Amino acid sequence: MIVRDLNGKEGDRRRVDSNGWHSVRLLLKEDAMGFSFHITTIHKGAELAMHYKHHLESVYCIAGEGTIEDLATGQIHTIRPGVMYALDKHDRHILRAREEMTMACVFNPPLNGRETHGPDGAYALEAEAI
Ligand code: 9YT
Repeated sequence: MIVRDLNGKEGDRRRVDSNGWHSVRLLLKEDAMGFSFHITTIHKGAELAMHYKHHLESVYCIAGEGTIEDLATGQIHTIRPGVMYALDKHDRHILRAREEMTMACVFNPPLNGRETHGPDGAYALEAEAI
């Protein structure tokens, strides 16, 4: 069994900061679960264009409010607590945070640890571990 606390030294060690967000990566590839699991904070006012070409991601909003724009269709969905989105087609999207948002995120294949977005909005398949 794996038990980890977001609030504590383990959470600090697993935190990755980038432009407009930070994320605590609670489960990673090295844990051999077949997915990674993160608690991500999107900063208020952030506008993030992303395109996970190599990963599938699902995201559940725990707190805060914003929108997600599907760049294939132009459709804009409100994201608030209780709403989940899944990028099942490696969908190009823009996430906009009206307020700070807390999100639970799952990636398949799992992240190694230190991934941040490249200029194409994707994470590389191989990256440095935590
Ligand atoms: C919601 C989203 O994709 N935010 C970017 C960070 C990502 N969730 C991560 O790497 O934890």
